[in-house]
Amino acid sequence: MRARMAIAISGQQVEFREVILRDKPSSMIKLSPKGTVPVLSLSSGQVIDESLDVIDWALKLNDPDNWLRSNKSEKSLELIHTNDNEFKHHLDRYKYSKRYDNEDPLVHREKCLIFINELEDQLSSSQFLYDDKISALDISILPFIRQFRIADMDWFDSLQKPNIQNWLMKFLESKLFKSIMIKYKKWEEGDEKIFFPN
Ligand SMILES: N[C@@H](CCC(=O)N[C@@H](CS)C(=O)NCC(=O)O)C(=O)O
Repeated sequence: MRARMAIAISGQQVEFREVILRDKPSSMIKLSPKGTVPVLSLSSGQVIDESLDVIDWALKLNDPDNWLRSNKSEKSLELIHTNDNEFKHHLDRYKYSKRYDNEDPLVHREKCLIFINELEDQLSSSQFLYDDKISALDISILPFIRQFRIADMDWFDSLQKPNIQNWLMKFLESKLFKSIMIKYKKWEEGDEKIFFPN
């Protein structure tokens, strides 16, 4: 989702292949043996297989709202790092405890709150995480907070965390978010090309 947002705002268009994670096409694994999505294959032969790098690639080509301004600050890079490491680690174990030896999801939910509280604090002085407008920092983190909420919406909505709740809701209701939440059918070899955005 975060890579899609950067591609959309930058005005790039890519040929799009929807992958089912339990049935990854061999052509994808050939490009990127680690087997995670997204994978962006450029006509130059370069393969970009980390979503943060796809964001960077797209915004360095065209960044109409200067989203990359946030990433010049150490604090932003630190938040993205915590999101992609500690927070994602606990989020996965909260959401999918069965896949992780039945670890106690509530222990991991509690650990997630450390980052949630940090964001709540950060959002007490500005509308978005870096300043009063959306930036690369927000789009890098928002999809994960959305997942955290989806794991138990009633519980999340009952928290006394107005800053993060408002920030997330604004995003969920935004044109940007709605425009990238397109469902595609699984790509099969020989399919007609489809494009994102289309
Ligand atoms: N750090 C990577 C993480 C990507 C990642 O873990 N993607 C998940 C889907 S959201 C995935 O591909 N998982 C592989 C699997 O479940 O087999 C990135 O942001 O690109």
